Amino acid sequence: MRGRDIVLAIGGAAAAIWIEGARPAQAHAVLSESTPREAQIVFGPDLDVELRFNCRIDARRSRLLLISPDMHGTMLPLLEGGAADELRAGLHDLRRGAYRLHWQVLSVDGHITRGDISFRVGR
Ligand SMILES: [Cu+2]
Repeated sequence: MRGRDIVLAIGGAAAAIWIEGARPAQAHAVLSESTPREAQIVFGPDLDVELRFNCRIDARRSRLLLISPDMHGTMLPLLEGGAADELRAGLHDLRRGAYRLHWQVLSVDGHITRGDISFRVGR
């Protein structure tokens, strides 16, 4: 390989990395909408949780953890039959106070993303 070919090869690799890096929104799951929303005050005792992402996800390899006001964590059973880009769960017997939903999602490209939604249950 002559010097110029090497430079072109390196340039091509750099361009490929740059193009991959420029479109993470099509690859990693990013939360686009949720019920509840961040910082929302909701009213119990029951609530339908719905998290929508920007791409298809593998719901069977995704997790939803509810952290209650006393800091107790409960893994939520996910409801089946929803759209391919959403996670759903039903919350019951909510008390007043500050809750946090921790989500961990596997997108179809094999990447895991995580995030938190804090919300309050009012009366
Ligand atoms: Cu990805």
